[in-house]
Amino acid sequence: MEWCVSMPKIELHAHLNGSIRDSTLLELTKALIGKGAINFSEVEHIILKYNRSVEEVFKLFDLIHILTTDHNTVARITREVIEDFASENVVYLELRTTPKRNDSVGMSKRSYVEAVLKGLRSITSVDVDFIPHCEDSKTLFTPAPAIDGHARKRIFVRLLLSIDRRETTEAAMDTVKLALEMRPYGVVGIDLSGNPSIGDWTTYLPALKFAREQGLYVTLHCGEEIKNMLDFRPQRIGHACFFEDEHWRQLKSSNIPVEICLTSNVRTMTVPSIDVHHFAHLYNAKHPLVLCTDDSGVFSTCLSKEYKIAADSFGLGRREMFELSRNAVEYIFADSKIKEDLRRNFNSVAKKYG
Ligand code: 6MZ
Repeated sequence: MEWCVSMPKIELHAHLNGSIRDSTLLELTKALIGKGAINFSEVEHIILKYNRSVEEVFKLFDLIHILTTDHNTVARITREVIEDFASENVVYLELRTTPKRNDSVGMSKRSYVEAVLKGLRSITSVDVDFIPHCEDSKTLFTPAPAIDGHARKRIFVRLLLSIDRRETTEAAMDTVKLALEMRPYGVVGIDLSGNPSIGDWTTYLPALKFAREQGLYVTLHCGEEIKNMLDFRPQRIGHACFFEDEHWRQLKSSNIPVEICLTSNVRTMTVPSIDVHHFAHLYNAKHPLVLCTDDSGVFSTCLSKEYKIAADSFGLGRREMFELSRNAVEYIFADSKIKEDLRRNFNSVAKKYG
């Protein structure tokens, strides 16, 4: 496990509200007990369960959202989630979250994203780079980078705004417009996520098309409406569950990188078990893929653990895992300057993992 932690890693599929520390969730829950916002007898069995069905996971998210949707908490969980990823040597993180309105605390989708940015700015324990650079800026970080070992940690963070499958076309469009407004503050793209049994592709399509026309990157949770999603040709897809032969053919010919979330897929039973996970199939076919956590809080995992699980389950060694991690640089939604910086950093420690 040690080298999985020390190795530089790239996280491209992490939901903010799915990545909250257990201790923070517990603290927030305690603060709400007795205030009538939650009926614990109704949700206790879901909180305590280990393997949750997809439906139960989304019930849990509804509960988490009751606990977290105020400005201070959003800022706090953002800070903690980034600190946690940085602490296990994640050097580039694309954090995704669904902008939410909460009239009871005066929250708009915009002020939600501003709270996320406030959380980003409040981090002092690690060096965080989240504002895109102008073309001629020479250095990305000061002091000089040190991504391996015990030097002060540094992490690039970029944001994706999620459209929830419960949303209307107008609400989805609002999120895309907000993402465009927030581009100078590190928002780079749009994600489509949420309960796969809800909603219809045609509802989000106008917003997704608009996002792409405007130069935002798009990634889609892809386990339903698969053909439509692949036809759209997003820059990445998440999961790739429930694919049939024709979908695999289409995916491979399109070369769309896949964000693989092993623990999430096994825990939600969207794949029967790790040994039949499509990771092996895609890896052997040399299809672009990246290991990710999905919801490190909800599924009690972290990126280092996901690397360890992949290494153990598919018989991959240190060198292969390092290459897997390094290859992810090519699939990030950030500019070429950051890619170059990350490539340099990976190269500087490559010998250790050879
Ligand atoms: C689909 C998921 C998800 O946006 O409130 N989300 N959508 N599949 C998954 N795999 C199990 N995990 C998380 O983070 C929580 C939200 O992200 C989406 C859901 O819409 C969930 O409500 P944010 O920060």
